Amino acid sequence: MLYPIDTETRSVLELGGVWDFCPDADGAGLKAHWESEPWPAVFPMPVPASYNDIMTDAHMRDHVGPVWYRRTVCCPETWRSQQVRLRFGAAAHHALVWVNGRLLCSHQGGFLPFEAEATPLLKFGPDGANTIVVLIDNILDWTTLPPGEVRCAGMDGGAPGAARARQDYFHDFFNYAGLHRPVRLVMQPRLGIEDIRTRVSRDMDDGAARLWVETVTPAPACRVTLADPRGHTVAEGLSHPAAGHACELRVAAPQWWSPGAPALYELKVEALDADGALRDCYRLPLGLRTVRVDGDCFLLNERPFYFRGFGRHEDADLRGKGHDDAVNVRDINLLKWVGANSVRTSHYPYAEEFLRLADREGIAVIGECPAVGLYRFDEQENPVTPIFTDEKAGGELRRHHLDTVRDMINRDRNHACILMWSLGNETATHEDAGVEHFTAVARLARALDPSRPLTIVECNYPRHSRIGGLVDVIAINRYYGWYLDCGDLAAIAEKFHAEIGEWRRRWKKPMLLSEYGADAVAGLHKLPSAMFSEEFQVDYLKAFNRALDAHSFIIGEHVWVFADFATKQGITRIDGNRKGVFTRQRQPKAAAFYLKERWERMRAGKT
Ligand code: GCB
Repeated sequence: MLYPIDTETRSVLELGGVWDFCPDADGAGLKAHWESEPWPAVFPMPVPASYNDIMTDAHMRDHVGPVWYRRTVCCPETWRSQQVRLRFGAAAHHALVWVNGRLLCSHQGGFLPFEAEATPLLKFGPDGANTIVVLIDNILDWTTLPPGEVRCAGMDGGAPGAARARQDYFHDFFNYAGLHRPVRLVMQPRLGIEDIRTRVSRDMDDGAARLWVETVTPAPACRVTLADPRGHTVAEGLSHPAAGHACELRVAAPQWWSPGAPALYELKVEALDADGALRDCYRLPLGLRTVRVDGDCFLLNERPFYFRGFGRHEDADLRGKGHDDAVNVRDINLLKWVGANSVRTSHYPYAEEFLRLADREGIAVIGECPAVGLYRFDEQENPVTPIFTDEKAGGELRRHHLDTVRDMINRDRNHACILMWSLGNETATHEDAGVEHFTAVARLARALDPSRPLTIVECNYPRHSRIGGLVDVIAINRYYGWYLDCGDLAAIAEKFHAEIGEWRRRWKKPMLLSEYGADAVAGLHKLPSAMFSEEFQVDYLKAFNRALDAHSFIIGEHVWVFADFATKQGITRIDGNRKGVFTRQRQPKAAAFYLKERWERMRAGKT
């Protein structure tokens, strides 16, 4: 799916701003036809943003069920003869969309874009303004990713949407909802470019880059032109049906993309009609790079790459999970400042705008799909309660997981920054049905994108995990000395060395420490250090780093977490998860200075 941009043949109308908003406590809106009838009350609501932290009452923050959004927009007369799509960057978690009172589309899943052609429903020019109405439902159940369960807290039962319904879920981030990412009207020519798929390889003889480009379009041919970062054309080709709508370009002596040197080429694709006239034009920023796993090494451009960085969340004050360029640019600046080269999009695909920024600024990304909360464990972190049963993740949810992986790869495959896919975080990989589930998901991911390594982030211990054969990198989340052996820093090395040896003997694959970290309340100091103090967070990271530096097959360290973030309320969370190395307001804790020193030393090759 192409990101919406303006070109000589396309226009984008941003529909951000303040929309009308109305919560729908008992699901009355559908029955009363709020898509065209007046609402009982109207509140102002910013878009994009989560609605939860904008209002002032707890009822709205913890709302379970539908809410309604509405705004009007005028379309230029010149668009009448073109194709106009209404596109949502993400709406969490289910959406129904009406244009001028008529149903346009519906979508399930809160972290990926969807669009539908709206031309027949729209008015243009002097015909007047169009009304767009969106119903958003935030309910999580065993058909959604992440999953959840709605519990009825009232004496009289109560259904989803009732005042006493409570949403329960098993992942550790707040269930923000709303129109989270940009909403746009996108005008493009009829029979234009639908999709572009690229793949880069290296000619082992002469080091040239080979760029394979496939175009998806009903047009008879596409002219494909590649310009280098200075704007000079370096390769051209033609894709047409006889060539399978594909062509291969060669770039001698390319500038390879990498964090630290994020050279971006531009691929221009022009759809031509039978007379060779321009029908549509799209411009794709493209980094040339290769990635593969070889033995113990993760190779970027045939050189070992070590992941230094974080798990992160799309999360900030007030806007919740609402997209904000200011937050994203600040975060990229902080990542560079601290010497990180990578992030994981824990635990869902991030906004396309973030990936475009990461391409441009040189931050490597592990792209994760929202399969999180599919695991339960006891106090000793042993798995309990089957998850992949017919009633839970074994049914509808598998189909949704497959759809989500397909949509994520189709959206993100052209991003140089994405070096690896993560198909899930902390799932029941010890269950027979779980292994079957992930075998299907991994098979699909490999078929759609054979060019990137795969991982499935584990919390299971090697004695339980059974999916090592499906992945290229074993990624583990570990909290020795925090959730287990609380405050005992010496336990970290003892337990980590023992466990790492087991993984190694079992799978002989490179390993990523995809999470390790300790909560620290900014401003809380303790000498000697103790849990929740800034000093303890530093000591904790140091102890883990000493342990992992002893193993050459470890290909990276991702600290949990980049910044403090909101979670549901609970006795282990003090105003959210405080494992951030930065505060939620993106200011450094003491650990940030320690990591900066370590990672800058590593970057300079002094470790
Ligand atoms: C984990 C999860 C992450 C949590 C983190 C924690 O293993 O992957 O989502 O936030 O632990 O802080 O407990």
